[in-house]
Amino acid sequence: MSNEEDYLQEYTLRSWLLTTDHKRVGLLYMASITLFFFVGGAAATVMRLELMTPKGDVLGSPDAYNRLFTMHGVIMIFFFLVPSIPAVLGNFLLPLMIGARDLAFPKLNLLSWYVYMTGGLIGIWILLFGGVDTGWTFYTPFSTMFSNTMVVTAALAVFITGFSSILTGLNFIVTVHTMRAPGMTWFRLPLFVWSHYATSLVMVLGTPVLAITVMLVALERLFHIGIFDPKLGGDPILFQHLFWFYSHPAVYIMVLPGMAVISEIVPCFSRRPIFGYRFIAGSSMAIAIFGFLVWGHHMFVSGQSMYAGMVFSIISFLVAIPSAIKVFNWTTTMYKGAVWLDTPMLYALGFIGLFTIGGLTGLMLASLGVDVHVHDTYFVVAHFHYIMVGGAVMAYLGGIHFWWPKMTGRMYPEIWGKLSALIVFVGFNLTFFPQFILGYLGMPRRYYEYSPEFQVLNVMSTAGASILAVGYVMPLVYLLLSLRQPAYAGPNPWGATGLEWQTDSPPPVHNFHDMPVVTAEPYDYSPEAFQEEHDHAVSHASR
Ligand code: HEM
Ligand SMILES: [Cu+2]
Repeated sequence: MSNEEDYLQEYTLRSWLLTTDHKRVGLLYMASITLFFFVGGAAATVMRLELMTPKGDVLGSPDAYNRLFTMHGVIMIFFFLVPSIPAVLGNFLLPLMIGARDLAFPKLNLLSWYVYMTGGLIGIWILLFGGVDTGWTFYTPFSTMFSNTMVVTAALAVFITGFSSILTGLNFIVTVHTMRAPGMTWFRLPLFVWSHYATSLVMVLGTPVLAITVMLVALERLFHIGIFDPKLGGDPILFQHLFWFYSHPAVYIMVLPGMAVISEIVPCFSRRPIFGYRFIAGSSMAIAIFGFLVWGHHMFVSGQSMYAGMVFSIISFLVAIPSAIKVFNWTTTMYKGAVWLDTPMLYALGFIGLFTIGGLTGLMLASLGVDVHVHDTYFVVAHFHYIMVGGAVMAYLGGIHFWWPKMTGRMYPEIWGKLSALIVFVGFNLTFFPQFILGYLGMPRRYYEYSPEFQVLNVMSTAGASILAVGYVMPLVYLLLSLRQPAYAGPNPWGATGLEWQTDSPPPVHNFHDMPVVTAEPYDYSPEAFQEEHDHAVSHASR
């Protein structure tokens, strides 16, 4: 092909740890995030073992269980999900997709990884040396006055990690504004870029609120300054307002990037231009903005006024509209398309189905009266796992498979890919669907013992979790094994549109041999002659 070095050429540890290449930083994130995912997953496994029987007989004490679910939640949210798609796929793809050589601030990008690792390692430290028992939500007054675990250290870890999110968001925003190739107008941007742009806005505007909030918790604990303590004139409910003002939008930091991935996979594997491009782009922005107005739906039972509750309930319903627009447009894209059921598409279909269930049950929770009934039960646990695991993790896996050939130059074995997608889907539903029923029947969350009538559904859930675990380990194995092959994937194994597919796989150090000029609209697919196209694409990839 060419004599220019690809970005993987240099092997030394030093070259990786000091890199400012956005592609390498993406891979650094990928390695660390994978590690955290499996640490958080190990915690989940122990919890599910504990919950297989009504009695607490695995961990021995409720305190140990409290620490476990807290660390599971903290790790999965702050060290896995929030950075997953933006920091791995976003870092890798954003410059390639807009025809840039790198992000606007390459050194800042590397710094954000170090900041992330600092926070993450403090998290691991907490896990090994004592733990936290407040839940990932750190509710006051328990966290400020009663818990005698490592709350201040956890606040520090979250505070630090927040900065990596802010830096990534800033970097993306400036990059999209200033580094687009000639001809790459705003309405020619891939939807992946639109979604990441919207996500970045939430990161930059929301994360500082969280950072300040956890800092206040730490200060209150250490110095009793009276922000949350009523005896000193404070208000414990204030914490919930501050916390959810970030943490509701944060669910969009987790799911908008997932939608970004799906918006690339669906048109490619349907061989059709995406239906309603501008609506999908606009709905990302709408979600980012309206997501800031609904935090009160987490506080229906906190004693907030009935009228406030009603307003938050109604606005929450309105946020469902832009999400529904996306689901509608993806579905319409597939309709009359020529759908290829390759691995990334299987994950995308999984995302659409599971995210829809998560979204609809979210509407149930947004209905004030229903929420009073199922608040803090397993119904909520099922709902958020459908969004975060069924949605965001499926999209992450789909994205990893879709762009793996681009990132590494290697193709993974398609048969194993399909099998693992299937196992993940089945295992996921068996794990989390029974929890909707459990919650509806009244099983509370965050308990390590329960009454015996809940056991059958809990055993189903634990069985599902074991299947799911197998599904998650499989890609780790075959993707890593694929690295032993020579690089043969070719620049564009899926016959996809988009600038990232016009350069080598793996890409050269500076992304493109010649700076690209964009002359066409995005998603220029045609459904004609798809069978031939597919066979050509796939045989090209596994030659
Ligand atoms: C992989 C399989 C998983 C299993 C079997 C699992 C299982 C559990 C269990 C048993 C709980 C405790 C529920 C409670 O008592 O309230 C829980 C809570 C939670 N999970 Fe998972 N989980 C999994 C994956 C994930 C992932 C991937 C994420 C996020 C990316 C996640 C995020 C959370 C959060 C935020 C909580 C709440 C923790 C808290 O209450 O403080 N989980 N999970
Ligand atoms: Cu919310």
